[in-house]
Amino acid sequence: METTLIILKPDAVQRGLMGRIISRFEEKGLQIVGCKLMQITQELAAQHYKDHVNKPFYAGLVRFMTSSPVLVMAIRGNGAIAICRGMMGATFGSKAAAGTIRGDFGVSNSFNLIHGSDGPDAATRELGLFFKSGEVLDFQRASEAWIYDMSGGKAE
Ligand code: IDP
Ligand code: MG
Repeated sequence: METTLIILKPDAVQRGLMGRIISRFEEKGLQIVGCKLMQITQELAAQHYKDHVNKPFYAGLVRFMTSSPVLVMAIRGNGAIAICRGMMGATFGSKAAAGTIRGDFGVSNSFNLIHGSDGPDAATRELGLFFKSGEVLDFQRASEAWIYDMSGGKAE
């Protein structure tokens, strides 16, 4: 099972879209194993977006991400990283396909509602930045045996 970091960005929180976006992940069958509302500091934004520090949009991105609270989630499932990225859609709502979160809820070329880790190394690093030890929980869902086929001994 993979765990990925999802951030519902300030525009998603301010526009009252948290519930609808969370529902998509729940309905998909992914498990939410960590969740909190928080205000991102300059330092945390800088760490999180360190790979973008030289991009022209960097200053605006940090301003956006620190401007208002975000909802951070740890989301778990088989292949959760790629599944979540697919559900998010292309970077901006103007281009993202209908049926994706960015495609259905936004039109901007800057505000784009959601962040998701782009690979296993990023997921490990980003979960460590946003969640303290003990804040990501391991627990059994009653529905698990109907979400995955467990007849072969592992989740398929
Ligand atoms: P991703 O979030 O789809 O992985 P990245 O290219 O990794 O996209 O960029 C990280 C974030 O930086 C984007 O989600 C978006 O918030 C912001 N960003 C990327 N490109 C631009 C741009 O051209 N203008 C403004 N913001 C941008
Ligand atoms: Mg990225």
